[in-house]
Amino acid sequence: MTEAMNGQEYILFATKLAREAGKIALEGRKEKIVSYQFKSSHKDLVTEIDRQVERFIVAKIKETYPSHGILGEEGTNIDGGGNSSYRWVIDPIDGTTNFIHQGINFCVSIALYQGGEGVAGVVYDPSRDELFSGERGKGAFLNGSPIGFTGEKKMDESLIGTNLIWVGRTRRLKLEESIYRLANVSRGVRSLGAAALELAYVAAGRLDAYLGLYLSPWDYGAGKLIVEEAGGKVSNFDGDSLSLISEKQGLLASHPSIHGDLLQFLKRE
Ligand code: 2AM
Ligand code: CA
Repeated sequence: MTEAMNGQEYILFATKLAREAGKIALEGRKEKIVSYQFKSSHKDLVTEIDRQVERFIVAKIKETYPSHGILGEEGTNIDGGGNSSYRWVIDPIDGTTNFIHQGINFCVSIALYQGGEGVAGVVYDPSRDELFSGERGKGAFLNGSPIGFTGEKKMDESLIGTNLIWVGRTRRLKLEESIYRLANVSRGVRSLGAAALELAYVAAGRLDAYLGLYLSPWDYGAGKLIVEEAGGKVSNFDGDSLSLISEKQGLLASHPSIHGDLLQFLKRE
């Protein structure tokens, strides 16, 4: 296969791959007790299944697109070869804590970027068999049916996703007061615990916004493209675009009509 393949072929490849990867994760989760290790803290977990799924995804990409770069959460960082500007950004299991504790509310996230631009993105929730996808210029889909934003939203009608594991960090970022006020002016705050899935939920209208602190490219690579292709807005807390190189960034994804209001709320105290 060649670099000249169009986005639709990449979406088909990523969709098949995410479904296969999700099946491996579900099979692995059949054991009720999944052993895990800690990464950066007691809240940051990894299992052998995360690593196994990453190895599977990486092997398939290498086999099909040997010249493409690959960045994965569990240690993959391959430059690719030749002059390819294509780079896959993958999270084998997003929501590992849910995977271990709940056996649901986790997903596989696979995205393809060219330069800094998203080409194709897929988020697959294997326990609900829900596949969210976005293809540059072609729109966003849930199990093949188009998804997108309709009508206007106001803050007091909005459901906002975020995660309280970051509460200590909001203090350090001087965002504590803003998050508190946001909880009061919105209709409510929800926390699923899997950033890629929460981004897909914004695109599908199940959440009106998602606020992530300290996210890395593999957490939002696919979800960002899906939200944008659904017609939503994604930025950092200053309203600028996110960098695919940096880890631990603040991310705001939302229905287009509340993005400006949310940025005002996130102005540093
Ligand atoms: P993960 O499950 O792939 O680690 C938790 O709400 C979300 O933040 C998950 O998507 C989780 O991804 C991500 N995350 C990123 N950095 C994290 C960290 N240091 N500890 C826990 N979750 C983290
Ligand atoms: Ca992960």
